[in-house]
Amino acid sequence: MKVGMNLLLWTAAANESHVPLLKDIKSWGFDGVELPMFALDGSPWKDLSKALDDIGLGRTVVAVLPGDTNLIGENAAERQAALDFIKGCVDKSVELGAETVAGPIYSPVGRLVGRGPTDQEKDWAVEGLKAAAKHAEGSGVALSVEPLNRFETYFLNAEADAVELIKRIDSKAAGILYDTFHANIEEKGVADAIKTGGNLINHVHISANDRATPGEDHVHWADTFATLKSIGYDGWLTIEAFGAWLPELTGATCIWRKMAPSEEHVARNGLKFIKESWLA
Ligand code: LER
Ligand code: MN
Repeated sequence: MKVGMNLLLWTAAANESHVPLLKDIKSWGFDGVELPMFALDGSPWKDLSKALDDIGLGRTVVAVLPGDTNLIGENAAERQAALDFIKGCVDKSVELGAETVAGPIYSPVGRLVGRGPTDQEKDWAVEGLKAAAKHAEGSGVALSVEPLNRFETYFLNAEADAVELIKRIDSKAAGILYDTFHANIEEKGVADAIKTGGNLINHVHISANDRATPGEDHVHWADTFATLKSIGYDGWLTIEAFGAWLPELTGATCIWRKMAPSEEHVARNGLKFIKESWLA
């Protein structure tokens, strides 16, 4: 098990100016960081790769689709643009030395259409993600598809539906991102949800029910950690927290007030909580 810290608490586009922060994150005891990839040229990936190697931090990527792309859209050009973007994320992740491109890589975050998913949209998701996974195979980068809560997407909300989707993609380079915040809203029980995902879960976001400090909230953490251990999960446990100050995501996260004393508090207390809980 490795513990990561998502940089979305500070920025949607990391660059050289964040090197002091990366050094702090290392000194706090994290094994790695998760870098936002909201645009393919959003960050100097090669330079960051070198800086992270020097500091000694592993990395994963969280990607969200740009608003003018959509893997499940009616318009073929939008679907192609989404596929090109995901393939580009894989290529940039190779440059960055990241293991995983994780996130809701089927439609833009916050896209709601007043109905649930159609069979045609599911077919488009399978077609697009199959092509993206084929591109990722052999690159050392895995895709990790994230169900989101109903207020951020209509397409994929539940672990059981994610399992159905990933089974149809049928690639070792594609799995499920289990995010404790979304599961807390959507699932009837976290243990059952994690068991349902089983060995298809290839990434985990440790996210408090208020998106602030894990452990200072009411997610069912004991069940979460015990079940992850029981299914043999041994990958990243990445803290995903948001503040009111990230304009790129406020539309989806809807956080309008200060949720924690500081970013450092979220990171350090969250890490301590994860380590203690995993050892318990
Ligand atoms: C991204 O990992 C996520 O959890 C989304 O809810 C961001 O809005
Ligand atoms: Mn997440």
